[in-house]
Amino acid sequence: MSQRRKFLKQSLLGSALFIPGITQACAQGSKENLPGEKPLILSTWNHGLPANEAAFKKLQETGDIVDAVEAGVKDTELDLNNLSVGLQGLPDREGITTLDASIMKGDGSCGSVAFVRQVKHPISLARAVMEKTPHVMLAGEGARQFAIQEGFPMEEEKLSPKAQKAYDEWKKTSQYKPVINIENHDTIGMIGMDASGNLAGSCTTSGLAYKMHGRVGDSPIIGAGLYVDNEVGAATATGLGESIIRICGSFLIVELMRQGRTPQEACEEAVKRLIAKNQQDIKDIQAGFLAINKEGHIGAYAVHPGFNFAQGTLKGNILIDSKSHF
Ligand code: SD4
Repeated sequence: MSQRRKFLKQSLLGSALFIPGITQACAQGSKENLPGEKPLILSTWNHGLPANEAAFKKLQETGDIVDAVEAGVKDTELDLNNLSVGLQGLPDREGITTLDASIMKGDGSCGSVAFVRQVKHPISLARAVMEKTPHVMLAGEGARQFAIQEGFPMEEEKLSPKAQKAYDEWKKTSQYKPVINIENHDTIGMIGMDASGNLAGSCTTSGLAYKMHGRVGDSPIIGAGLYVDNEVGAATATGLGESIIRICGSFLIVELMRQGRTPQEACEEAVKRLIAKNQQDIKDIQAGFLAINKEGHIGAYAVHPGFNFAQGTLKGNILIDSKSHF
């Protein structure tokens, strides 16, 4: 039986068990964190629940884990309640919303876009960079021109009513410091594994609210916001991009797993490293990591409490509170 047919059969069997949106608070801590099941999809934050559903639906349709991680985060890119993903995200200090996104396959193929404007689905543009150019990353006006060339519609450059209101409020003082829980940390990072063990990941964000114009975070930087290697596993990040870039967070986690750490141990070590490299401001810095290894074991860890993630398997889609260092 072909791999795809095998998966479809399995997923049809499993779909009756796939109960969307169950929430479960659960301490993540055992060395061999569950579930160890395939297919498996993990996504940051509670918008990961609908994103996982969209990803599983796509996986059932096409059997392709890259299609799944793209479709999953596209759902979040359209979510009008999310103020840090997609064109409805909070703007930079000039009042302009700029987007970052990346996508990666387990064979090392990857693509990303940074500081791009007017594109509703930056994750699809990142995928087009991966599949249709000899490059890995396009930024700014060049990324926008590539989107036009590829037939992506250009959206009107206008803040959503919610974002406009928040921006007007911020402008009263125009004070900026990327402080935990004042910034809206809601980027979606998604990592997934199909029934045959192929991995892929995606990450998309409007970045930090009121950032300097031109600022790019970790999300479009391969190895920082996302890293995937079929031989080992996958990792993704959310939180203050600068702190994550400093330690090449996602790459670090995959490399630690390559050296034998479990996904949980690898995430904990990355957080430890991040704290060591960002000591002065650590009380104001939130960052969280998710990881899966090729056996389908998972890891999750954050600097501060409050980070949660959605875990989707054929048995269900649940929201889990991550453990944290502090
Ligand atoms: C960034 N890592 O641009 C993103 C922000 C984020 O949840 O994760 N917010 O730094």
